[in-house]
Amino acid sequence: MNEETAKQLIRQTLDEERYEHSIRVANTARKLAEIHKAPVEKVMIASLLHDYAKCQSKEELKENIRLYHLPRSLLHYHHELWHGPVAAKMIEHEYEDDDEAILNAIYYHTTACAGMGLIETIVFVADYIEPARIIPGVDKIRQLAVHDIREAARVTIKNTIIYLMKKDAIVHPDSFAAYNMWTAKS
Ligand code: DGI
Ligand code: FE
Ligand code: FE
Repeated sequence: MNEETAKQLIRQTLDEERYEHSIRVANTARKLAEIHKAPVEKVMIASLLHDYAKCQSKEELKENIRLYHLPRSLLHYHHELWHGPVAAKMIEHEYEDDDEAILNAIYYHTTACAGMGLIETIVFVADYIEPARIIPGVDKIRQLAVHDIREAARVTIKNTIIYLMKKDAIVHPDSFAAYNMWTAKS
């Protein structure tokens, strides 16, 4: 897998809007990778592919969760969470990419999780702060991301958990685990 192949894959799979989002996430992630001295090529591949399964229907995603033996517990959480794990498995099996950081960055880009490394953290934050996002508090995170990527990730997951709890939505335990990890470290 390389950047060009990743771009071709999402051009074939995603609609125009989602494709443009993925390009913006990748451009944002490239800058963060350069600033924080992360491997740029890996960050680019992961961020280009992070929403690879986003345009699948709920039924297709459900079928792929079964097909790839993903945890059935995913089905107990919001279907918005399914596209990351499904994308990671499709990339791993269909395109034989076995880079663990790339696959984890794709898998956990929505929920985050404990033990995320720099590549995973950059993709997670870039998805939240790409220039077209209009979210309360996002400008503060854009600033934080430049000098303290972990604090940026911590505030990102904190905002998302608060947003979900205000709606009385259920929250995946991986999101709490990520919040706890980043809060304990900072
Ligand atoms: O795919 P994108 O729209 O680019 O971004 P995403 O994958 O982060 O979006 C998924 C949405 O899922 C996000 O806005 C919040 C929502 N969501 C639902 N349940 C949870 C959740 N997000 C987290 N972190 N944890 C949850 O349990
Ligand atoms: Fe996503
Ligand atoms: Fe995204």
